[in-house]
Amino acid sequence: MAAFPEISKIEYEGPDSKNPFAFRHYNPTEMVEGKSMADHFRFSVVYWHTFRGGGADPFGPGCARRPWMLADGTVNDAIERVGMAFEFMEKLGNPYYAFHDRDVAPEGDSLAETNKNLDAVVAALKEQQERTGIKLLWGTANLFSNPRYVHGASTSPNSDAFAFAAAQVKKALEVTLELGGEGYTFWGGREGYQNLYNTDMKREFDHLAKFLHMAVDYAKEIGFTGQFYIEPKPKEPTKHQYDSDAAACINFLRAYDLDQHLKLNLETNHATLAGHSMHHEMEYAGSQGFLGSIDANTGDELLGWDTDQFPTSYYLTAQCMLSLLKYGGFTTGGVNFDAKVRRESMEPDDLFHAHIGGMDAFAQGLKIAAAIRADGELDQMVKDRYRSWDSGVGAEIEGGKHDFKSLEAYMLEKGDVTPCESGRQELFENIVNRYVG
Ligand code: XUL
Ligand code: CO
Repeated sequence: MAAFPEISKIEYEGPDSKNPFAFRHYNPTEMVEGKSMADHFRFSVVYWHTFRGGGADPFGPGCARRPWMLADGTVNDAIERVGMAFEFMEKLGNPYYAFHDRDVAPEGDSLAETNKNLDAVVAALKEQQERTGIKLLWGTANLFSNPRYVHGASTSPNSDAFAFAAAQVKKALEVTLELGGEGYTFWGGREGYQNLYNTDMKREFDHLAKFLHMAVDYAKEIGFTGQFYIEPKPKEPTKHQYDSDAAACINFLRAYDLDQHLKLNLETNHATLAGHSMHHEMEYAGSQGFLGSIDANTGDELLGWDTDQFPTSYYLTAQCMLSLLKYGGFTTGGVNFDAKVRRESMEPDDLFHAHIGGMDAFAQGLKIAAAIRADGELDQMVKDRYRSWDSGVGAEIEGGKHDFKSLEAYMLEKGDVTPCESGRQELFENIVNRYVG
């Protein structure tokens, strides 16, 4: 059954188009900095929000009208939904998608039955991937919805929860390999705490690291060479998530000897929940060599929770693309729309408007970032700001030629610092506006 019979393939029509079912900025074949837009973004649609989300919030059930919701939860319904999902993605033109094991197939009465259900749906996913050429950006396992994970999965005080999660990720890795997935993501789920009085934090961190090492080892054993990611988020569902932000994740990876095996999958609304901008998280991860992939969305300025809205701000997307271009772009990662339409957007075609808007916002962000970089003015101003490090005592410090004693001698002779210059923040902002506006 066609899910969107009245919608045809979304095409690029250019900035003057008023067709709501066309791209105004995203032109997959357009070259920017020597690379096509399609290759810059590697856009990905998420199965969970787009094909399983109904719009429920803590105050009421979802009111979304979705063709695939006629399905009643059987494996056959899940397989039928696969066809509809790929119809959507084929019409949208995204080259990638991502899913959790439990998004695509229902759980059975036993682990064996659950795995069998998953295999049946994976066969359908594989068929559709081959038919359409749409690929799996990354796979993942849902280690947070089932009540067995109420206290966490690998960080649960119940060792059986760890064991079940291990079995689940083993299967998810096999499935990701089977589908040619280019990565595998660990988002913390309930790996965190609600109350420190009842928590052995050190033991939980040790278990989390042990779990990730087991995943890395198993991937090697079965020949899965995709990139592993860890996805920072500071809270929700727990009060404190262990993978709280880029800096905390990188510290954890380094402390437990995992830094060679995982990069970060950064998400905008997680960054803002952590009190950072996405720009900050991307700069931090990029500068440390951990920028892997991004989950593209945005929060609401007036709501303090993870609303996962589609990104529409050119400032946001330009900042993301400035960082991404600076650190060399994606290799295995992509722009994954971990985003949902709002509860009131209940019509099926709202899913198209949301993704078209997000893809166009990123395309425009790329054009803005590339223009800023091509002109070089902003870069030059930053370089100038640090010019005291290019010669004299600055270059000597960077070159390892000084210590506290020699710097004391230098200052005793000089007397005081060369007067500091203006940071010119407003000027920097005005220059950025030249490209955005
Ligand atoms: C939750 C979240 C997840 C991960 C995958 O906030 O972002 O959907 O992206 O588990
Ligand atoms: Co995410």
